[in-house]
Amino acid sequence: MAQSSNSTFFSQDELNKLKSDYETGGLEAAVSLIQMKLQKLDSAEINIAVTGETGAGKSTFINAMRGLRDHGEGAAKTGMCETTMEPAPYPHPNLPNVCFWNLPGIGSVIFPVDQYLREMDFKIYDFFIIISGCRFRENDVKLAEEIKRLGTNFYFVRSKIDNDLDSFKKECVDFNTNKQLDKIRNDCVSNLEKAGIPLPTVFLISNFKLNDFDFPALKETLANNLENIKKHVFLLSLPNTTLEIVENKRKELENRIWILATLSGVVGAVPIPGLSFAFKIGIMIAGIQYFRQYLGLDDASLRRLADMAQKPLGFLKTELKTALVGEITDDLVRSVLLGSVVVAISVAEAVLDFVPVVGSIFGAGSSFAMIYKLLSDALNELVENAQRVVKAAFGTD
Ligand SMILES: Nc1nc2c(ncn2[C@@H]2O[C@H](COP(=O)(O)OP(=O)(O)OP(=O)(O)O)[C@@H](O)[C@H]2O)c(=O)[nH]1
Ligand SMILES: [Mg+2]
Repeated sequence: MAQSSNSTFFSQDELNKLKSDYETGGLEAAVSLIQMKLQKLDSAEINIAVTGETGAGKSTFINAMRGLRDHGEGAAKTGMCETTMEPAPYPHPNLPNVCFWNLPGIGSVIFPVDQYLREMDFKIYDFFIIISGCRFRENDVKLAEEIKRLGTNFYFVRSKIDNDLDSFKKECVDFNTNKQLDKIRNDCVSNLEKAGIPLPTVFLISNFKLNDFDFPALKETLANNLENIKKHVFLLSLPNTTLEIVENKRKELENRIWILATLSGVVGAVPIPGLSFAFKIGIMIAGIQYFRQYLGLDDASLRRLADMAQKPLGFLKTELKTALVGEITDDLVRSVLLGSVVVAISVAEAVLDFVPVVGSIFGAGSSFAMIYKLLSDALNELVENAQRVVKAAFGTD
């Protein structure tokens, strides 16, 4: 119970509705509700607008949020003035529905704020990130005010904090990191207040240090201000740079088990054993591949992580100690399925406890209980591996 209430994906109301749908309309009604949810999940898009003056660090930020280094494949070009006057899309490498849009800084265009927002197709964005590498300008403030008036969230991000600290270090004898950070923060805040933004929050970040300064707080705030399906997708999109991020992904992915297991329960109810078995294998393979991808254990993700952490790929790969990261064949899954029927039935009670509503629908020993258990085991195994890889990439957490 405690675990399921941590996840953001199904609300208690939805669970209750599922149960009452099942009671009045049978399995079919419950399943159509779940399929609707699945569809919403697969089609959920997040569009993030990133804007700020030339050289503020927009492209570098967009790369960092997608787990890419500046010269990697698909990376936004950095360190050069971009001449485009159109928003440029940068989709997430694993979740193309998550897209960062590089907007030309408002200072680089001639039209006023409201027209700028119209030209930038304002409505498609879930939120705006306004980045500055030094002081926020009058234009940034005007833009923020207009975004707020239109009812969308925006966040002030002050980049290049690593540079500031380095130069302070050279200048001061009694250097103190926290004091300097406070000083920069107060500067930004009072500068924004003077320009008319009451009680602004400013996130101080270095685009090269995703786990330092206010970067973790920024990611958390962005996630928490999204509604539940988008939050789910956003959390899965974050590069694996801490154990906590991997742990959050586990919670989100547990929701996918729930869905897959429910769908398997439906086919399991059809009395054709062969069909049901093949279907279970299909579900297991799909589930494992899905987990692998979002836990960053597919080859392409591992390569990006190695690149970002500046560690050899081979070194990260030695941390992988599971057959589930290799090729997933029917035979592998078949052996897992056959080997664990007994186990699955004996743990059915635990499953019922974990997902009380669905558990009571499908009952102990059902396909639901079995797939639920097997996918949970697979997820746990993959999460453990992902955690080892993160530790190797970024040192101890
Ligand atoms: N030290 C440090 N350098 C940064 C940081 N973010 C960006 N840079 C550097 O600042 C320069 C400009 O960064 P970009 O990401 O290209 O800036 P931009 O806002 O996309 O610039 P335009 O495309 O010209 O508008 C590059 O040399 C980056 O490497 C940061 O957090 N810390
Ligand atoms: Mg750029």
